[in-house]
Amino acid sequence: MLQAKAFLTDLNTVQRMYIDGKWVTSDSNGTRNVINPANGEIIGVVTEGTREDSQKAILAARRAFDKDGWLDSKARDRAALLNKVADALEARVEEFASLDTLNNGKPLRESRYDVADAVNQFRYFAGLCTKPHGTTYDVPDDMQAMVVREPIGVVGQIIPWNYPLVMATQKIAPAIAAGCTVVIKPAEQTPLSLIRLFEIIDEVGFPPGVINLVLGAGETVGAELSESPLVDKVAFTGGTDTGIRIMKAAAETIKKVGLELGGKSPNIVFADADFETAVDFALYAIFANQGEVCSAGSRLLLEESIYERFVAELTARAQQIVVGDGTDEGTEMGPLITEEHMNRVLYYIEEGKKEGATLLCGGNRLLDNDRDKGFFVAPTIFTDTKPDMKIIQEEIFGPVLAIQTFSTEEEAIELANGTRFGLAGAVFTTDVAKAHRVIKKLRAGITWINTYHPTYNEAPWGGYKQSGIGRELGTYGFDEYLEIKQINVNLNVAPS
Ligand code: TXE
Repeated sequence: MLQAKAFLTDLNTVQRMYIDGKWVTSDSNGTRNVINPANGEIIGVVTEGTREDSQKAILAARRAFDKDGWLDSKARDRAALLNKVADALEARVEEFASLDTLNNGKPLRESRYDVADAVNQFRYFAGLCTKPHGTTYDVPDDMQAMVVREPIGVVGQIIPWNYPLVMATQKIAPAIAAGCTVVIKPAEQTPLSLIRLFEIIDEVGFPPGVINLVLGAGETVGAELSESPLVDKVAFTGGTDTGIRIMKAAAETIKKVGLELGGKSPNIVFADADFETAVDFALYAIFANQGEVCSAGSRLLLEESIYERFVAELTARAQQIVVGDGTDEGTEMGPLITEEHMNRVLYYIEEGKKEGATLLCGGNRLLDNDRDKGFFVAPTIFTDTKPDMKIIQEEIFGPVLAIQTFSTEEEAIELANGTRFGLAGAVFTTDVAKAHRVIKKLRAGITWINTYHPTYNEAPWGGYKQSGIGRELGTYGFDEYLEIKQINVNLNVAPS
């Protein structure tokens, strides 16, 4: 804890935004306290931006793109800048991991993984942008017909609080690689690591206006990014209801949207699965990152014949999870992000009980020892659920697992697809053909067989149904920051 705290900025210093290559304080003179969810302590004070600050940042990004030459920047130069960011970030893993743990609550081992992932994102997209892209066509006239890819322009990026660093870097890196300019806003709860990343962005020498950081509320600073006619694309990760608002606002100016929204992902375990592997991953699927993961395996679908044995083992293991301050190396699960969010999770637990589900373990806030000032909720498992219950249909975004049972493959598929979401899903079985049959029917963008959660920067991330639009990461994610232009060259006109 002490070592992690050494990375914090002095509380007498108001941390600033980064607009047009300069560190600035909002004219509002307002500030916002940043809280450690493990103990409620103030760990930072940041300037509170306004809609006008967003507008200034958008104008700077527009100018950098349209007038100052970023549109003509060379892929090799952009790659060099991205690689410099990667190197600088890699040299400061402990610092960035500590900031995310202090600010978000997640265990240090998870934050360290996130920082490594962020480093890799800069390297991956640095590599990708110098590779060939574009196509030529054999057309019926005497014409050279081709398609080139060009940067979309100014991009607004809105970040959630569950992965404060890595959700930002997976948007910044492809946008810059593609040649866009960026205005990015962290969640108001978790700005610290992104502010620190801008120290690196400042050091490595991006031209003014190419990457801008705005801080403040979603309804003002964030809304401007989806509403402004000067922004060409808005990329958002967050709740589905906020995603709906952003898409409606973006429709007014036919802005491109990338939406990575909520989930209620099914984890299907057949009786022939390797038992220990399936139990391990069922726990990891829901309790990693306190369950504050869009792709969390929040519904466990168990084949009836293994139900008793599986639930006994799962419940025993869930109760052994070490819940505490993420900066303690032994901690396996941290606190929820805010008191408000904790109360939302506890509300769903109460609803589950009211609707008749059986609580197998957890279900309460943890207030003992030194956890009384933090927002800790015990690992919670419900069974005896019905498909229309809130705990089955709604994203809880906390350490709450709801079990459903099935007796046939068809029933498993029907239950798995029975929500408005379609982000992720997994199947555990030793029957390869069955695994593929089920995955083929699963209406979800991210799937696993005999594992849960591992994903890679090389592969596209995103959802079906109301879990989102578009993809992030990989070549598909890169394409989302590129426009498509056709060029037809008349080969019969003699040059004058
Ligand atoms: O998220 P919001 P909240 C889900 C999860 C959670 C629920 C609510 O179920 O319980 O959402 O969390 C910005 N225009 N997820 O309210 O509102 C906001 O400032 C533009 C799932 O904290 O989605 C922040 O930067 N921007 C999830 C970001 O949107 C707006 C991750 C996310 O906040 C805005 C987080 C507006 N009108 C929550 N309103 C995931 N899928 O990973 C807010 N914002």
